[in-house]
Amino acid sequence: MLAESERWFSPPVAPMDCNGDGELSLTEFIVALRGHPEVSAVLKLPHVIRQEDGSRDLCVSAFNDMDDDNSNFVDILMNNCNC
Ligand SMILES: [Ca+2]
Repeated sequence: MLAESERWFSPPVAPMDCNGDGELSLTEFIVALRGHPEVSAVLKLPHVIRQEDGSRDLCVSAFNDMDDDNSNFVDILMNNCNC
């Protein structure tokens, strides 16, 4: 059984999947960063996200880095396997 911290960190994207479809959209990602400072801290991203100060661009760039197949969604199951 995983410790609470291990469940949270592996992967940190799972709790962000608001609609439970197994994929993380950019909107879900930004909502999670805004609503959970501990998530933004783990990912080294801002939790106050604004269009005009570049913080949103940082978050979009991080999201695109996770979106391996450029589908505009991050597949949470793929990120779980680490293979
Ligand atoms: Ca989702």
